[in-house]
Amino acid sequence: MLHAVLERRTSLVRPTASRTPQGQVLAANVDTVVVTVSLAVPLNHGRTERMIALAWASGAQPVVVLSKADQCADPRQAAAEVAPGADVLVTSAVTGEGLDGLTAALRGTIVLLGPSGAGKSTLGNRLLGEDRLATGAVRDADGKGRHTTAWRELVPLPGGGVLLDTPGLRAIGLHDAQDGLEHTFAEIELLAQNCRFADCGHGSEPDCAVLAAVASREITRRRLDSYHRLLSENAYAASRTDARLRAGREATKKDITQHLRATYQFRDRQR
Ligand SMILES: Nc1nc2c(ncn2[C@@H]2O[C@H](COP(=O)(O)OP(=O)(O)OP(=O)(O)O)[C@@H](O)[C@H]2O)c(=O)[nH]1
Ligand SMILES: [Mg+2]
Ligand SMILES: [Zn+2]
Repeated sequence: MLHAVLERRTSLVRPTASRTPQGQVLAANVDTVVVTVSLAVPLNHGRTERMIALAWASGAQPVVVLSKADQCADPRQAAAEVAPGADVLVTSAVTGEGLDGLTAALRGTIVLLGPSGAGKSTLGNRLLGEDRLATGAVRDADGKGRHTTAWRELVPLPGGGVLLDTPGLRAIGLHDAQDGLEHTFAEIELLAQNCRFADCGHGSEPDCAVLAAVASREITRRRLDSYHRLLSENAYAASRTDARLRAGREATKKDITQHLRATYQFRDRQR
């Protein structure tokens, strides 16, 4: 008999293709979401930004890990452009680069999230200190994984906390991720506070601080385009769900400024 159901502290929810507003819960009560992205294949920025938005929306702390640094000519450049609003670490399971930094950045219950072949299970094994999770070679033709991990597995970590390995994520839709996107693009949200108009669309308005930042190369055009695209995709999806249901699930909003401060403190610690 069920006597009580405890509330989830955090939940990582992937919107499902069907129009149910609940989506699929990938993980619950997780503290840190490790968004794992391989440097051995060209970066897919949009997919990475979707995963980060999903992570923020869960209520957990995202950490972006660029894996397979040994396969990339310029990992620092990739790290600088991939996610300006998040903590980014560069690792290699082959050389061991960045693994200590990653261990130090992880808190509590950790979930490894990312496309197949990104090296999630390999990273998990390095964190566990033993080859406990199955790993598999990527395809030669395009570097994509073969969906080696087929189920979610929770394993205790030697230094405390637990690790959740997950199967590679396929397409990630957005839905009710407004807050998550605002955190993902925190640097743009911050710049927007200096636009002349409070409701500036950063398109062709005069005195737009965001467009000025693109012109001065403080942020990239790609990043701004992505911001517009993902927000409008989310708004479209949200307009199709029942407003009543959404009102009941208003996520706890974290203050952007507070988040940015934490990010910069994190970066200072990494230096
Ligand atoms: N060169 C290099 N190869 C790596 C690194 N990390 C993982 N790999 C290789 O990448 C391939 C895929 O690694 P997995 O850990 O199985 O990837 P995964 O993300 O768990 O993939 P799925 O379980 O399919 O979602 C394996 O052949 C690993 O040996 C790395 O840092 N450097
Ligand atoms: Mg795996
Ligand atoms: Zn503007």
